[in-house]
Amino acid sequence: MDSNRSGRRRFLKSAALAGLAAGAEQSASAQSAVSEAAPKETHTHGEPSRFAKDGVRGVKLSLNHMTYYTPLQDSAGIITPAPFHFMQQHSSRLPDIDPAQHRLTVHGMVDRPLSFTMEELKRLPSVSRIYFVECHGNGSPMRHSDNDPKEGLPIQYTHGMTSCSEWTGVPLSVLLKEAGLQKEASWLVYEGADAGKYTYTLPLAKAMDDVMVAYAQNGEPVRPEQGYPLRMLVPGWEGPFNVKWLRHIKVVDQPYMTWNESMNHSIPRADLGGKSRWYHFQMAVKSVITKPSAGLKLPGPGFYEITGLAWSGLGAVRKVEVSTDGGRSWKDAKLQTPVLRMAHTRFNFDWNWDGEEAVIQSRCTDDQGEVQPSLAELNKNWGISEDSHAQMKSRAIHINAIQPWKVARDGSVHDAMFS
Ligand SMILES: Nc1nc2c(c(=O)[nH]1)N[C@H]1C(S)=C(S)[C@@H](COP(=O)(O)O)O[C@H]1N2
Ligand SMILES: [Mo]
Repeated sequence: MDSNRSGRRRFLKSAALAGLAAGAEQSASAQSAVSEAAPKETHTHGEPSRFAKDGVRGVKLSLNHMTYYTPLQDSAGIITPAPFHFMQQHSSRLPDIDPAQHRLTVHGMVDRPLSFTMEELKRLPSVSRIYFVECHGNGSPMRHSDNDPKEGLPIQYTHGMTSCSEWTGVPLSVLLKEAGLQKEASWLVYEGADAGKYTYTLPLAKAMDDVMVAYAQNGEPVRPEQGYPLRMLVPGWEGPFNVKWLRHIKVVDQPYMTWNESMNHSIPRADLGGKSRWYHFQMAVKSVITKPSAGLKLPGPGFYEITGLAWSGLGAVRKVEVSTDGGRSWKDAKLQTPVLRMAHTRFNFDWNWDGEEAVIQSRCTDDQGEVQPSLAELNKNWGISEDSHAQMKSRAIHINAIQPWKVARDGSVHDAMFS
């Protein structure tokens, strides 16, 4: 134990000091630049420091397919601040809902159809839980060629369609019990208040388990982009189940194959002879090194903490391993607490970069024993041709493959998933 500790101290001294000392000089000159800059006269309470350039806030979104990706390269810990939560919307305008006018109705195969105002919902027993939301298209091969350099670094496009928040709301089971479920009830079909009436279907068993209707996100009202004033939160399952601007829940006895389920979110699969699978539920075990990641540049050899996120829609993260030699050897990363079911988990790994080309990657195992596959393993499991991925045009969904980042000798970091 003792010898380990002093060994580690030596390692930090010998390996890191050269690089870190150079860094100290740089920050000393940066500090004098700061004191010369004109001080700001006003500051809006809650606004980040004018020196905090992390992420990209206030991105202008096109009104006909609104998307925004979480700047994972700057993420710290496991909570995504609301302005950095990714955003997926299929209809053409961000709803502008007055909560005083908003109603949630629960009807269909129930004994007592109900209609709640937001005030009424907030009087009911509530829970606060930390869960990730991930679009099932996150990480699709298409995303690896979609980078828009104006808006951020590649990892935003490859992996930034997942975010993690503390959600507060009412368990859906409370509402359904209040309405009284009829015997034949087995599914829900539920609708948002956006122009396209975005609608999805959910098996009743999940609805009665851990689903909630959420009105708060990280201690404040859910943001408009995330469904203000109310959204469905379906832990661990594909993003599309989490219907935003939620206003109707109908209890039914069969899946409805809604437009988004059958037309928009069903991807033809080679292993099914070109047919699509319609209902896939949980997001599988996944992890990614967020830093260093593509688009960043290491200033020189020396000590770096490798850091990243891991998660599983099936349960909790049990282990994350990191390889810095292209997958030849793996070592356990440190998991940062808390490690929560169906939430992002932060992992860290000490690395001394020797200045040679290196490929770094992470591999997650969850508490169900599921292990994150390599791209080759995933292709094999799903019967996807290497070629279609190599062309990076594939819209394949549920891509949870291990993500390799290549560090070149000049310190620049590159996406090595398809090369
Ligand atoms: N009403 C409504 N809910 C919706 C959508 C939508 O277009 N309209 N998009 C879905 C999709 S595809 C995803 S991935 C998640 C994303 O949630 P977020 O935008 O809060 O990150 O919302 C889902 N809920
Ligand atoms: Mo999505």
